[in-house]
Amino acid sequence: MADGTTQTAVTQFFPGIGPIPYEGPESDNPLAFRHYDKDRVVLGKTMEEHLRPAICFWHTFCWDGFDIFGSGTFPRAWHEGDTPAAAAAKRRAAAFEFFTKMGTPYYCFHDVDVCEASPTPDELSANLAIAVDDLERHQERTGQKLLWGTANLFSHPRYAAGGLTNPDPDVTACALRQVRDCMNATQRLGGENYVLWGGREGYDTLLNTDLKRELDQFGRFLAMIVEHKHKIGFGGTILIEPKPHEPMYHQYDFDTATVYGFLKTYGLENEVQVNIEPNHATLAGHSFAHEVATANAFGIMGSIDINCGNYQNGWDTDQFNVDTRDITLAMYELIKGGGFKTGGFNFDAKVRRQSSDLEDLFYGHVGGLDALAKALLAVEALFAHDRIATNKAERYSGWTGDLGQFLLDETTSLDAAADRVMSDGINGQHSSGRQEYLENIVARSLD
Ligand code: XUL
Ligand code: CO
Repeated sequence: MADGTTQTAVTQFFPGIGPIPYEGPESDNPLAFRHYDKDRVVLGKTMEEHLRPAICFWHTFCWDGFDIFGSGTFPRAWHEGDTPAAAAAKRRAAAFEFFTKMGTPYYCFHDVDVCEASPTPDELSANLAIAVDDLERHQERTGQKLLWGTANLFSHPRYAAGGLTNPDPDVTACALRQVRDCMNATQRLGGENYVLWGGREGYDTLLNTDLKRELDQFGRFLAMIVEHKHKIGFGGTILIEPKPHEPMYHQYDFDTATVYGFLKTYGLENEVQVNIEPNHATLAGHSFAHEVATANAFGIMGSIDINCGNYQNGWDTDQFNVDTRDITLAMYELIKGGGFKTGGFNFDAKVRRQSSDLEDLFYGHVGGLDALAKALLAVEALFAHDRIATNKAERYSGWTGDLGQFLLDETTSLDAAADRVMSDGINGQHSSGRQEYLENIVARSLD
């Protein structure tokens, strides 16, 4: 083919590497899994079915290592091509070789990740259509599946003031066209979710921002997107990805609780769920587990972009998360809530700019996936005698008793509640929260 799609499918971009085997905890092979044994059954499902791991296009195949102080550091064969279209075709072929060698089942992309730079809306629609044909061929060839697609409404200069919340309707119309095209593409590729990360849906200063108008716009256009999902019969889940700031000073999808309040305000709480990211939780001043527990509490737990930040400098560094204790605390909440339905763990993580070898891409994903598997095994150990659940049941047991039920009864007034103290001689006493006992149980599950 003129655009190079067929030739590049047979090129080896990672010669001499993979497929990554499972070798068990004793292995010291850096290109083998020590914990992720995809067919191992844990708590009634295979590890692969629980974790539903996905690899993203953007960090691993689009980024060349540039940062605001310096240019790219990664020499990658798939960044070169006779034409921009040929380079994009190479990028897609390299990605599917990597996914296959990792042995993971899913991938994720932004519309702009999978095709060449497209300055106008017409060019993007046309280039995306060609890319989607090629992605479909790669999926058929490799058995890879799409966890989610998303429209990039933050990189093009027109989106400096946002996409769906832009002060100029011309810009918002371009954003809506991108979302329409990308959701249709996601449906065609059998995608299981569609993500909206509001990268620039927010503000840098209130001095030039009509906050109420922008929130109403966001609500209006989210409803329009949901309506389109039903119109085309897309069976996947629409997900909003919370993040408090960066690139904007303030982003409307601040955290899971804020997103729920927004969805409730615009009547979309049964239509849209969240895609939680640990590094974004850190930026919002929350733990990873807090975000998962909050999403479960509101019934909007959708998917996870797994990564971690840097607690010292607080940036969104998108590192591979190998903190098994932190993941275990979140995994416990996730599995307690029933685990993923359409979601999965997408590695929204990148190797450091100095990690320029092809092997480094594998080390990052192998370590990240092993950490998820280890956390899943820790949750299995915790569930064996679920002392966390037993302790919680005991701690709240009063609420199933006579006084608890009386206070919760909708007909009980504040006077009646207060008078029980006098009539029953109640004098509430503190009892231990047993935090250290519980923390030790989690530590032991990781032994
Ligand atoms: C940005 C981020 C994005 C979204 C998709 O912080 O996480 O990569 O996941 O747009
Ligand atoms: Co993300």
